Amino acid sequence: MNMDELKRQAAAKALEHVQGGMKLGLGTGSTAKHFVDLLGERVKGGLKIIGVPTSEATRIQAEACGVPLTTLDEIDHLDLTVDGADEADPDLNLIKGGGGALLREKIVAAASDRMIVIADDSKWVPKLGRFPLPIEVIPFGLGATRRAIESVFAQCGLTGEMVVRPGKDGHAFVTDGGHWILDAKLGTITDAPRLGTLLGAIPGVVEHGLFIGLANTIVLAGSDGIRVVE
Ligand code: ABF
Repeated sequence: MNMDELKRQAAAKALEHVQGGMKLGLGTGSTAKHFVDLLGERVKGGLKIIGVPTSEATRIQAEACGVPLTTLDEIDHLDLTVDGADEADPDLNLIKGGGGALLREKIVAAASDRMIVIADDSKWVPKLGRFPLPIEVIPFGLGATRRAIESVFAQCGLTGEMVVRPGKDGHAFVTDGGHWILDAKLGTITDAPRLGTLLGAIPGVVEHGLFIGLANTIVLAGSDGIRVVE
């Protein structure tokens, strides 16, 4: 079975948790895209839900699928967010942001009563850190921000190369919020909650891709079937 089919299976499993009347956070990435497609089919069949997209890409896709949308200004909470991840560990902590949407993804996840993560089982790791950690930063004062981040890495016993994520035409990739992303190759992160807290306290860091304590359920699709971790 190919990877895309596994992603679709994970998305279909998460869809079983959607009920009429729900306010849903809609994730970003190729796995979440399947979820939005499948949700669109259910909406066409009469399911009444409303969604908040985590990126412009998801907003455009959801609109094209006929999924009604709102914003976190218009509603006070979400019942459920379904989103992908770059890595997930047995504590249900995540690395996200490979798709560049981590800031809106975290705002939406934090506003949500529940978060289901959907992924193929290649994303499952004993400890986070194999995937480079995305850190969304303000371009102003980047040198100072980088040094502060490196100092936090040292405090956490981590070393690693950190690069500005490239975008098109040799320029930096620009997020939906107008920021840049640093990708840090760290290797095993022994204390992800501590690293997340320290990174979050750096002034030039807008957000980072460590999602600690936000996911409730991870749906992993593999060639031997679907595994649900809670
Ligand atoms: C988003 O999309 C992320 O935060 C993560 O970076 C990425 C996962 O993408 P995919 O589902 O395409 O592997 O959910």
